Amino acid sequence: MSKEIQNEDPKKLAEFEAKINSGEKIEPKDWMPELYRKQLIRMMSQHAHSEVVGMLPEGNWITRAPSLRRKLILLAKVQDEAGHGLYLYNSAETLGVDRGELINQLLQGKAKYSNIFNYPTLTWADIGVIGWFVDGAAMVNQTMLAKCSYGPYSRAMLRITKEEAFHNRQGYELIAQLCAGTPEQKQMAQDSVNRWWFPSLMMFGPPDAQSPNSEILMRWKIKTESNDQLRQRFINMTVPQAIARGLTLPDPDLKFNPETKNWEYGKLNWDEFYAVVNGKGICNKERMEARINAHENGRWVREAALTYSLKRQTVN
Ligand code: FAQ
Repeated sequence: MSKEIQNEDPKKLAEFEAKINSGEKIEPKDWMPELYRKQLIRMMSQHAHSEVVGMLPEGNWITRAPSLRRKLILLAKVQDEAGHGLYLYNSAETLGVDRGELINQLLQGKAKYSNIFNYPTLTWADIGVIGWFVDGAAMVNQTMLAKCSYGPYSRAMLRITKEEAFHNRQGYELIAQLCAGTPEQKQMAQDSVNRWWFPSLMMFGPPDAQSPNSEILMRWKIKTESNDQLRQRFINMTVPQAIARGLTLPDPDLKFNPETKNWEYGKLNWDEFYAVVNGKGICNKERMEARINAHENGRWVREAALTYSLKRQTVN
């Protein structure tokens, strides 16, 4: 048992765990171990940062969408992601942390966000594959998180996951359209699938045996399924979709096991994953610069809103 848990009042800890095991949600004003609070703030803030940074690779294509319909869909999707970020920062604030502090951690390079958003969007097909793979992975992960023990996070996930399902669908539809197009269009889709498959599988985090946070997260039902279980579910869901479009996945070891009904997969490059999450991905620098600029450009809005709210308080 970690030192942080040992320092907690054993009676309160036992009551807290009994509540979780009976399926009740923990609410902001309930007693909770400091480590539960800390782990939730870590996960929820990383999640919020991922949504906000995740707007950048796709936002990059809004002005280049090939039709009005595609542009409207993409605009709506990117706006949804901004909404998810704000919603998640709000949910994290219920744990007693200030969103300004969380955002500063991101901008100072002290906070993590999903590995996937450090890869570049080179072609229009990447917009489809992000919806299909990245939102598909997010949807699988978040459907599990909707059952988590912390009330505000679980409720946030219910709503967000519905929107991710729309994102996933529009991405697959875009790819299906490219696959039914010219040979060049189909090749563009295939090239994009080849580049995004492995990084998308890494979104679920390292293998269970190398996941330091999983044990406590699962004990307290913040996570109810493991990184590897969710990764497998995503693979099982996505492989038949690729086959249906005549696309191949870039893994020579991918094969169906009729006994387990799982698509077995080959080794993932975890060295690449750790390099990317520790700042050495292709786009880490560019993403951070864009967020810092956006934060600076929005300063006057925050200041105006603060002045307005202070004035209202004085009047009232
Ligand atoms: N990227 O011990 P574990 C989206 C870190 S939302 C970067 O296994 P855990 C929507 C991890 O933080 C996508 N770092 O960690 C969208 C830890 O480091 P730390 C984001 C990662 O927490 C779509 C270390 O590795 N979703 O895409 C990653 O038990 C399209 C050891 O790992 C969420 O954040 C990673 N992929 O499991 C937006 C969901 N994986 O913090 C725009 C909430 C692991 O100790 C466009 N989070 N690390 O220094 C979770 O479910 C979990 O935190 C996991 C990781 C599953 C991500």
